[in-house]
Amino acid sequence: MSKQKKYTLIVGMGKTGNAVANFLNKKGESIVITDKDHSKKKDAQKFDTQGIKTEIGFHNSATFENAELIIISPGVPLTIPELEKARKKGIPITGELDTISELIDIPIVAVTGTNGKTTTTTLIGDMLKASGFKVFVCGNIGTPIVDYLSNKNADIIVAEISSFQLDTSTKFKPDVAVLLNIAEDHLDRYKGFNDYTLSKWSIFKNQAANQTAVINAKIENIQNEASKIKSKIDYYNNDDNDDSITIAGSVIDLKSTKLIGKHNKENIAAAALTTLAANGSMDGVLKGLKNFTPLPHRLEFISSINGIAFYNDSKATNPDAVKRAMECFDNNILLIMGGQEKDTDFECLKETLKVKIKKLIVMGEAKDKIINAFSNVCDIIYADSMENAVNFAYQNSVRGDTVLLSPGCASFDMYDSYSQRGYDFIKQVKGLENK
Ligand code: UMA
Repeated sequence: MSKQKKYTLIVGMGKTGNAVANFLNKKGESIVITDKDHSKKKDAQKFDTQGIKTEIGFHNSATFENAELIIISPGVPLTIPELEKARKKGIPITGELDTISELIDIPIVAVTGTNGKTTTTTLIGDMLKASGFKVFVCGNIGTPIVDYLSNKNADIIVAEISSFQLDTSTKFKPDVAVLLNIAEDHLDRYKGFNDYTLSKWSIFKNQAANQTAVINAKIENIQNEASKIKSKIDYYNNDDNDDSITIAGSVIDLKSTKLIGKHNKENIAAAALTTLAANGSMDGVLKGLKNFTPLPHRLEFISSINGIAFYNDSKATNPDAVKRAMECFDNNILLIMGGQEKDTDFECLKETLKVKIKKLIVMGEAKDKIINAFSNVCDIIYADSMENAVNFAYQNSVRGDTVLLSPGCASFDMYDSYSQRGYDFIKQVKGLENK
């Protein structure tokens, strides 16, 4: 790579890298794309034919060190050696959020938190649509934010934002920013829980006094971080009775919502407050909630077979999410857990497991860690496949029990994604129906 020719290097050729590359290429900028995965060679052909330089199957340090700017995808750790070397040379390293920040001229609502981000983002989108806005729902949910700039066909953006995206942001300044909760997750990417926590709080760091921060009042040690926020803070909590919440003086009846559980009550409160802060109407809030259908793989009811209920909560990829799921059911849960762990501590599940669990079925790479953590807490069975896990659960349950897939781990040891894992669970449950 010649040192003279200046270019922006895009690292990662997944959804983000592809979208950023297409955007910058259309603007006529000089770009290079690299992905360490050989299997991306075929995808790279479309860039090759446009005359864009690609480096696939490896990363070349010189290409990093000679770039004018490096834009990394969220899945690329900031600590890879090529980035370390480029950083030492003073090359700026950013991400999608900084690419779009100064180009978007409509309001942005940004939602972060460990759990409930996708549900809350989608619900805010629905509530704003029902309030009459044309909404672009995007971000970690699956559609890169930069795609908005291709057709600019919306009045407002509602974006799910992960900590990985925040870690490369210096300019992102959402009009309404939401922090739902913070629990242990992704500790394989952070020095510790404190660093992960600070990453989440950084969603507010560029906000100005005329913008809004919506924050769950139950987050621990809130005062220290909240005192640094310059925008107006709207706190919410779910301390009302089980069937309603009060937002901005209006009582929202929750009896008819399909979003079950205490955690969803928090998500609904956050969504309602955010919608109002973004100039949506209470009528839109109520309509959006009434018509909302829970997303797949999140406490998704699959079937009842001989009085045994099966729920797919494959999106529960950290221990806190498993705890929230168990709290939605009475005792007698047969819980299927495990997968690829992320240096998180399963300790927070002990008390709930003790009370709620009839049998714990473990699978995947994290099995030994889970077995060690809970061998004195509940009955544990190991399953080497989803088929066996579902069969064990069914054989060990009776009418009135609940079989719950809530893994508390990532899926990548056995699957491409949490949704593929969820579909495998569904397939095995449907298989039982036919036996
Ligand atoms: N790669 C390299 N070098 C490295 C590491 C990775 O080249 O050192 C390459 C990989 O080979 C791969 C590409 O980078 O081809 C992947 O990048 P990516 O994982 O960022 O993939 P995207 O498709 O761009 O997906 C990202 C988010 N992924 C992650 O945060 C890990 C998606 O969130 C998001 O939907 C998408 O951008 C659009 O915004 C997924 C996710 O798991 C769902 N998010 C985490 C979560 O929700 O817990 C944060």
